[in-house]
Amino acid sequence: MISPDFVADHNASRASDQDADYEALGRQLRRRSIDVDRVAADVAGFRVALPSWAVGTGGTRFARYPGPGEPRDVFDKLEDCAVIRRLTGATDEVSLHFPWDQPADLPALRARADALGLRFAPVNSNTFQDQPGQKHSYKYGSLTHTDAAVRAQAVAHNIDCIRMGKILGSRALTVWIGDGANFPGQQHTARAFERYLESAAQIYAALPDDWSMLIEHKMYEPAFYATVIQDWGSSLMAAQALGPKALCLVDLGHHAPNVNIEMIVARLIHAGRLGGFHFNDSRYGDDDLDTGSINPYRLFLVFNELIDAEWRRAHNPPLAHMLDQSHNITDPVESLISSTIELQRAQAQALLVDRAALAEYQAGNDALMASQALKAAFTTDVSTILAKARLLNGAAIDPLGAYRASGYRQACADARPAAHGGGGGIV
Ligand code: LRH
Ligand code: MN
Repeated sequence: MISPDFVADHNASRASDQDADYEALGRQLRRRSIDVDRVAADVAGFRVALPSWAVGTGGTRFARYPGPGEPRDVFDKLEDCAVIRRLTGATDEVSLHFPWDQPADLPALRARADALGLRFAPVNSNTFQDQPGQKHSYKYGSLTHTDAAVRAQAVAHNIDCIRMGKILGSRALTVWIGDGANFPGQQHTARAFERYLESAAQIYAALPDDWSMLIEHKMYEPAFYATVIQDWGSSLMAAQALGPKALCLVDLGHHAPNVNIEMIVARLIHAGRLGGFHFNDSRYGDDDLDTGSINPYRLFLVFNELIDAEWRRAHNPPLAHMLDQSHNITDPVESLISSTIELQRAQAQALLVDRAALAEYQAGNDALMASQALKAAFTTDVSTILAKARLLNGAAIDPLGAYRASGYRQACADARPAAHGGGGGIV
């Protein structure tokens, strides 16, 4: 593990440059009537949960190329998550996926997480794969299958995920299903949605009072003609039909290219049903690439909607921010560190938007200056604010530099037997 002393030593040689940069940006922002310390404090409060399934090397349907020191089980994954927390100061929670992360001893897992300063974010059910010995196959669907016995099996699994989540201290269940069709006519579009609502209502009924259920929509894959919960509209209709504890989760990669996701975010906030995010980046499909690596302006525009909602005091439940990525060619720890930084960067930039001026430009239909107001924020280099936020959380000025200097990956390679590659599959 990387110790606090190691981080302090690594910071020591960078502190004076950081202080100088921070002072300089502070002076620049003061001219824009912005208090840099206020922004740094807000960013220091930002938290994003790490996806357990992305701590190991991911793959595609073609192949997976495991790297050195792959985590062997959920306990190794927690160790790696604790390193990301130590270096970024922004990832106190881990989102588990069942049965991928189902340990024999749940209380032992919770105790280990406690010892590492980690808690558990929303847990994820899985009715998009068949498990060994499973009675009914999900080949033709799960919660929406035409066979009531299959639906009952899928409902029971989700209720079991709630049971395990309660033991771990989680407070939400994320339900993503791949149910859908590959051929027109294969599935009755309306009845499939009705079956979804019927099954989801049984899961909803099993939620403790202080829990929420996050409905995750996705345009396609594994179904390639129709997906039952295909878009935000279907997700919102389901949430409103189920009840106030049902909220909509937005995975950035689950939309057609060029869809205006920030508009979807604004609509779900209007409905008071935005539950959270699976952050990643993409260019074509559900590419699950590192957040902010392809289209950082789109990420900024999403955070612009979130910060604007806070500014105008919109009524929406607290958000569950989570990463959901597949790291096929990079060290997953490094990708999760850089993705966390890019989220804080988008938040910091959105906090720099002069919202009063923007509102005036919008009211006066001054499109050019309105666009400039956003660009002025987006083009501000906020790196020193992000470093300050990490320092406020006792973390590293340069997390990636500290990680590489720590030799953690090599230590894992020495301690964990090499994993072999093989066929496809995301994990
Ligand atoms: C589906 C998804 C979902 C997870 C899975 C690992 O594409 O985004 O959130 O269950 O990836
Ligand atoms: Mn997702």
